[in-house]
Amino acid sequence: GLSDDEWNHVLGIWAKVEPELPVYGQAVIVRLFQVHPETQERFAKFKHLKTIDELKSSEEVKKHGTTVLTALGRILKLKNNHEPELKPLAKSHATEHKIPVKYLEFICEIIVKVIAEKHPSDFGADSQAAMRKALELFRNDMASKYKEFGF
Ligand code: 89R
Repeated sequence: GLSDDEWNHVLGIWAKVEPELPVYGQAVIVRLFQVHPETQERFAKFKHLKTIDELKSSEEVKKHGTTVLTALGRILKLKNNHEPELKPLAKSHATEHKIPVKYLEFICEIIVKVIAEKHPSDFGADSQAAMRKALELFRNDMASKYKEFGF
């Protein structure tokens, strides 16, 4: 797990992200699809969006990005005790959506980059390191739940 100090960094930066969750959510999903186009193919509902302009102006992309970051925020706020929130998410992503752990790595890296771009002065080295650690904990626990679900 993370120390109190590390969680304070994580939740401090998250408090700055939260008022603009749809903006961040959209930026993260658009970037994920741009950098790793194979991830877009996982979504029946986004297959028709071909250009970067179509992605950026899609209300559905924005809505999904908000859903993803809302879920992630709830998990981060539970700190080291995220199991009750994480379990159903791991279940749907393992058994229903079949999303590889590698893709979780992709999105976590993008989340850190997008926050660093939008909040450079509030997201210093210590905060970035703490956020990376929190996202690694999230991914590792998702991966072990995936195994329990036989994925
Ligand atoms: C795919 C990561 C992540 C990644 C999908 C991916 C959408 C929260 C990918 C639909 C797909 C496909 C769906 C179904 C989906 O289902 O549990 O409407 N995700 C749904 O047909 C992440 C991360 C989080 C997260 C959620 C939530 C839902 C959902 C909530 C809805 C409820 C449910 C990690 C940051 C593949 C592109 C917190 C990625 F590659 F990034 F890892 N999801 N998702 N997702 Fe997904």
